[in-house]
Amino acid sequence: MKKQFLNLGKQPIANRFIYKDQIENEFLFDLKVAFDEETKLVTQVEYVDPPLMFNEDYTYRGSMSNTMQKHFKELSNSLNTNPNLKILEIGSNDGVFIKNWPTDQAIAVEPCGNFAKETQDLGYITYPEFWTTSLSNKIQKNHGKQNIIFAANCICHIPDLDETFKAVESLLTEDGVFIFEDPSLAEVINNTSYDQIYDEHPHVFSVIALDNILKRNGLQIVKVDNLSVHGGSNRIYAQKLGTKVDSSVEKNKSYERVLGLDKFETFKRFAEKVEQSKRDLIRILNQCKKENKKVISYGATSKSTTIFNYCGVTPELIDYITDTTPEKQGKLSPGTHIPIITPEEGFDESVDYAYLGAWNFIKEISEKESKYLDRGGKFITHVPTVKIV
Ligand code: DWN
Repeated sequence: MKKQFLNLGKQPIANRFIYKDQIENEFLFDLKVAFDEETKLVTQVEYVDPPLMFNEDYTYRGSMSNTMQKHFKELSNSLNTNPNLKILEIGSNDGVFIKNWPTDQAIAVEPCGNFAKETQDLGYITYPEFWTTSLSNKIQKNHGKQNIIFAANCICHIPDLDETFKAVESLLTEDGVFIFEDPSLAEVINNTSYDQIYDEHPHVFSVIALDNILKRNGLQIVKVDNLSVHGGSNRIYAQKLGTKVDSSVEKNKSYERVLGLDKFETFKRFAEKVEQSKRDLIRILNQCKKENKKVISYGATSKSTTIFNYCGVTPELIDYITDTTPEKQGKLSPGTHIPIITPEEGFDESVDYAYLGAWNFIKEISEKESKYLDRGGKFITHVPTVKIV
């Protein structure tokens, strides 16, 4: 049974950056978050219909940071030992992971038509569809079972986890591995990074919940890697039931039990911290405005869609957002309608404070913007607590 613990209010589609004439018809939904007592899963009360989010107009490009390009290259190099292994990627986005693989070894699945075309153009067989049992059966018929099924920042986007895992299990070879990585619930709780919750993230995963749901679908977690990317993620290695389990699985589960991730009360306390974070952020932004400082936002992220809409951050408080993604530039942020411009146009001498919408890339951004910091420019973040850095 799902028990609600957090209400993040009316929210738009986090990655639908719009033009002025689209404001009137903007889709909004109630973003409410719950804990499932049976599986221990943190999940939304109601899910947004996936085609409303993932379609021809999808704007998030995984390859927009050096950090993620390097991350996927390193992972591919560590896995890529046998050229006969067959690999399938679910949610291949703009090819940031798959492009590290030969085109005759890897197959892509990507429901956003614009990105599916990009991996097709790179030479990969690409199925421009959502991951379902019928697609899994079709791939098995056309290409046989797969040795590795990979998904990065994708599985937590799919409402029906039981169907997803069953469809993976039936397509894996007997000793095949399902490797997937998504933001870690432990890190979200530790850092009050509630902005990891938006329409596209119907679930935030603990290892405990994932193992419960995988097991009822013929799979089990055999290893967990803790990653620093995207504010702290877990890379899960799952195999068919009965496979040897690495000690990292119990280590992660015990840590999560210490944090209370298997108990509803933990999330009630988290909700109180979220409200405090909102009050602190608004106080700092109001203070900056009172002092006539120019405040912008760095990175038009999905995460900042949650923050801005929940906290009520509008163009009154943030002049504009800079972002390197061509598909976002010249548009308005979802729900709060803050203009998005290129860093070349907007990240200049006049900026006093930049709220880090892309706080997960703070290291890469601080290195890139060292001149801004040297001349006294400051960043504002809410992670792990609201502060100026
Ligand atoms: O799971 C998801 C994650 C992985 O990516 C998705 N559902 C959607 C997306 O979430 P996000 O938008 O919160 O992700 P990022 O990766 O934090 O977005 C960073 C944004 O910041 C991009 O639009 C690119 C931009 N950026 C920039 O303008 N300058 C990024 C860097 C590093 C920069 O220097």
